[in-house]
Amino acid sequence: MQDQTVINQMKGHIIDAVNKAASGHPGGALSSLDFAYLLFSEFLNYDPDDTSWLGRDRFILSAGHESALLYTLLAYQGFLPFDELKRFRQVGSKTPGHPENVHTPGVECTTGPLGQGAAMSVGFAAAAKHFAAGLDPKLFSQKIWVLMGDGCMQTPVALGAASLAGHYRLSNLIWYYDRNAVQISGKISRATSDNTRKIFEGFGWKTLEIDGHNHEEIRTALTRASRNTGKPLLIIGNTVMANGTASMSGSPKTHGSPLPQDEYVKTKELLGLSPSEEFYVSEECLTHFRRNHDGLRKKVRSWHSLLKKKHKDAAFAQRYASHFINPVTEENTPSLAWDTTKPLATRAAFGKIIHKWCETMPALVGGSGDLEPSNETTGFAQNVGDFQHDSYQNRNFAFGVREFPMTAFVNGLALFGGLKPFVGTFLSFSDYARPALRLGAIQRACAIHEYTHDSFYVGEDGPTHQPVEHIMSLRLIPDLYVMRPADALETEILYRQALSLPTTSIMCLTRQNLPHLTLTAEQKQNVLKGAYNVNEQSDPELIILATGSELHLALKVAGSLQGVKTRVVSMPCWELFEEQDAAYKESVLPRSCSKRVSIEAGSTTGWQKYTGSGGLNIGLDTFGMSGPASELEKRFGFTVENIIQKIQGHTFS
Ligand SMILES: Cc1ncc(C[n+]2csc(CCOP(=O)(O)OP(=O)(O)O)c2C)c(N)n1
Ligand SMILES: [Mg+2]
Repeated sequence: MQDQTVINQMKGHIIDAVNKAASGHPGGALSSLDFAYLLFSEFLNYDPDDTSWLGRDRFILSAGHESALLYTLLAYQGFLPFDELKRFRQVGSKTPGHPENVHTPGVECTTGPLGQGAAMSVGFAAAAKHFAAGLDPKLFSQKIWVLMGDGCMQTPVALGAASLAGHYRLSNLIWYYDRNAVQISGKISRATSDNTRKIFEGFGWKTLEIDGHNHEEIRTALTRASRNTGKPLLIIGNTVMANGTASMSGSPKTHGSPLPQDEYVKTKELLGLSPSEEFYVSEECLTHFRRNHDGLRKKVRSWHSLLKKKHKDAAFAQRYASHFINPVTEENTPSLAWDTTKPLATRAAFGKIIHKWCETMPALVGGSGDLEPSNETTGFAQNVGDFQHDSYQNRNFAFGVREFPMTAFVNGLALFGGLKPFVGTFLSFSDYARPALRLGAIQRACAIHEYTHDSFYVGEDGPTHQPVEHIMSLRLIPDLYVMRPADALETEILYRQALSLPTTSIMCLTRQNLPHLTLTAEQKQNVLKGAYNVNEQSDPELIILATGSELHLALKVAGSLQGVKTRVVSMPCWELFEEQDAAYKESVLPRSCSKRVSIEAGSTTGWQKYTGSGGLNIGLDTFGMSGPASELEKRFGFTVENIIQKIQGHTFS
């Protein structure tokens, strides 16, 4: 059996899947296939019987549009029924338009937004290095392979992550760049004249350049990659778009459309396949593709027996469990004794929490985008040490100013498994990270984003650093929990919860000090329900909903509103509140009380959901301003007097 016969048959699957769906991206998939085929059939370490084997190599298709290639590979591996290729891009299939980890076993992460797969791979590689150093180098000797295209290579997020990977000297990371030099709008020379090798060498990578259709050159490169040490490796494969088609090789028209009917027929014939027989797969080809499966199974068995042997060491067993069996427990996230006489910023509370929990919770890793003192992560960093090329067992990441790459990076850390990462910056810079937040939520990656300086109360730094629309706009992202705690205790309770949520969370934290709340045991429980009656006012005539720092203002307003039974509802997390049953919601926000006010130092749009259109929404709908916070709060109306005046002047309906 010739490799070329298998490759031709696989090309048939790619073309057929796109043709049947009348949608998809054959061109890049065909140019990448030679490399991908040799990687998967000869070099990739995986368990043919278990896509979740921890010791597996990770393969990340950063060029997510080439999904037909990945699904074909997964089918040949035995992880995806061949029939799923016939359902390519259809509702409910395991073969969605772009690879999605939550739908398809064997897909490590969701890709499609170009560059992010490559950026996430750096997190995967760092996680593997961390476990190799801290647990066992043989158990975590896997490689992280990335297949990327011209588009990925053009993205700042991939380049930013490559710089980080070079700094960390992640030798387990291999990026294969399928340089077919064509993208949607034509030749890449219209947009790019980079010297990619020089750039990567400057980043601290090794580089190789090969003919991406020459099997011997690919094998030599893959052999070098498998033995790679010292630095990450970039393999540039010069390839031809839509390689193997009858007359469309090199054509950008093959990027995102099925082959035209005539071309389809001629290409199938050229590949030695019958145009009338779709999705043809021969036993011989399958057997050839899977010829290493017995050897792989042997490797997997010896990995498991090593793991078993290592478990005889009680310290190892405990450490392993703390990552992969039960990373977050009540014991390893102990309560902190807050000194309620001393006001504390919620960012400082977060800093104290990670400083404490990192001692009991090995899975806790993270770092700041060069805002360590502001994010209050300095103590944590000192406690756990910097993750560097000579200290992979350490747990603090000094990310530098790389918001988007670092956010994609922590998605990778989280998706590798065994880690509960956080990452910090200013809330106003969440915009730099947003595409990776969205992808984190789509992938259900449990990463926690510590966004401090969460309002105009930042003060003197001015409008560039004062979030306005951020909190509300982050609430718009589905499957993402936006938390804005009002004091240290709420911060602790919500962070503990976020560590156990099966998706991404954001914690909006204050720069300025806040008083402490005194909560009953029941109220503490109710913090987890996203909103609760904080001043225990029954039968309210007026309800004030507030989050974060504004909760304290709301409490003062309620205290000063003579003769009006005013309930103050602390609402640190809309998403958690939405998950509660109708009875709980009614108990917090009784329908009988329609006089409702919201106070939050940010955009008011959206609060009508809870106040009704006839309610009063106090917030900030303009850019902020440079000046002391104490003056800004007057200027923007965040005073008891102003709010009482507004409430008294408002016609609630
Ligand atoms: C961030 C981002 N921007 C734009 C797109 C839309 N898009 C999908 S593929 C592609 C072109 C990529 O070119 P290349 O990587 O060379 O792929 P090829 O055409 O070779 O398959 C674009 C612009 C995207 N998926 N992600
Ligand atoms: Mg290309």
